[in-house]
Amino acid sequence: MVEYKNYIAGKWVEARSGDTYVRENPATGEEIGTFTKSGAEDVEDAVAAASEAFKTWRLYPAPKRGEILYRFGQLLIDHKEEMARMMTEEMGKVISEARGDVQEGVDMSFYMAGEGRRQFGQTTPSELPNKWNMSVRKPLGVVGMITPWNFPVAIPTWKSMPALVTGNTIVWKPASYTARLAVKIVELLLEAGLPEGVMNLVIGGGNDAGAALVKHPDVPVISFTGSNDVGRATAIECARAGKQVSLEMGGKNAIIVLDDADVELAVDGILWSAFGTSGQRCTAASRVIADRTLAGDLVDALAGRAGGMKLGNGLDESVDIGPVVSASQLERVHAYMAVGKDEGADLVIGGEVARDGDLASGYFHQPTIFANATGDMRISQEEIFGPVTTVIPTDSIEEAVNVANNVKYGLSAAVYTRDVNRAFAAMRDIYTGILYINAGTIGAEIHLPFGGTKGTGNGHRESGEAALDVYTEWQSIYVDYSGTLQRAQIDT
Ligand code: UN1
Repeated sequence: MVEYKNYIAGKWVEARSGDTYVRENPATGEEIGTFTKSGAEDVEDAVAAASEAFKTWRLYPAPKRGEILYRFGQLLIDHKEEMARMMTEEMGKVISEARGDVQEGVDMSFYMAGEGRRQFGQTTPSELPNKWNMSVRKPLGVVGMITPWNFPVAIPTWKSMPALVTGNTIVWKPASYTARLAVKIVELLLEAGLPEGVMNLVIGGGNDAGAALVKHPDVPVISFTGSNDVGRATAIECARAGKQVSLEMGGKNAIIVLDDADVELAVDGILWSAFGTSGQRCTAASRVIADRTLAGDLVDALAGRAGGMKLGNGLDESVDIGPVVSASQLERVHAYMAVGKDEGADLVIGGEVARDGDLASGYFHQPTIFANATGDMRISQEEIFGPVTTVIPTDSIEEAVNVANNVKYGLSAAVYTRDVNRAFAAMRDIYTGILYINAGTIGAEIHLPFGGTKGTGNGHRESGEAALDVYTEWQSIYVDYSGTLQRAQIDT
């Protein structure tokens, strides 16, 4: 079996300990590969390489850096089908969605390639004569990237493309479930012309390799996507070390269906947002807040459609829902079935681990809908990260918005209404980083800021121009060409 290794200082190397782990396909149980398992000493090597490479990469003309990103984006296009299949095998999402994930990487590469010729700063007048004022973006140095398994191409590009184009070097610790794709991404970056040492890959677990990266004194910025618990712990470590950190930590996203909504359209949006990627998106719609007058019909329609969704290996184009990522995740998701029932919600469809035929060899959970729930139940509050959604009836738009806002997260939300006034009121009052009108909670595009309020993040945004703020610092430059001492605020 192939052994996948770290990429450090321009070489593919095993972890110093020689330890390895094996990853299985979550749909079939077949082995995907053996992976090197890194620790602090491997992170040390990678940070040293990235620090060395930073000395020259920061001076490499930004438009030329952008050209490497363009070539990388084109290589992603060329390898799209291959990478989509690898993704389905590694983490289970259905092949059409895996293609979308790679496409999101293409989009981000091309968008950030353009930043090679932008990275706009400001030029301003000076309050003194014969003096020039401007501000420029500067890279921070070595970026520590910690990425999740649910978007194994898209999210690494969200972080690496803005980091690279602005002149940083990288040490990347990908999720251990999806390290094969991480190796592929690094191979394509090299093929695109990225110099040695600029991108360093360290494969391993969060507790050893990830923690070492977060603590390393020569890594001034950490970009992390993952769970709230790990994110908060990461933030504490970063504060201790005085480093910057950008966190993306999940959601408990709601779709509000008001009494004037196009219900059929809402049903499509709810099913796509709740059960796409088996509910394993930070943006997944795990709550439906429905006007009480239509909640019953809505639940019937949802249950009817969910019952007909096909579970299976995502490589089969006719499959609607793939497995969840692991045995432990399956157990975690399934544990919420008892939680919901005990809290008094009605389990209207699903609720079981799926074990029919071939499904027994993977980690499949039936698409599940709870109805007649209240906003304060655990199933309405906690991120489940599986194919489960909870319908909560409400009596007014005000109540619906309150319920939507009354969770610790604030990533994405959606409102279905035909009334433009109510749409705008919801846009004003819903406190999330992303909001959709008459569309589900998933499907953010890469040129707008991505991220959320409250427990979802720490004020930073990925994607779009906003991402540049994570990977650069402003330098304000004053050039005095008067040849005399001019004292700002004093000489007039
Ligand atoms: C995630 O779930 O972490 O908006 C990212 C979306 C995708 C990205 C999701 N474009 O659902």
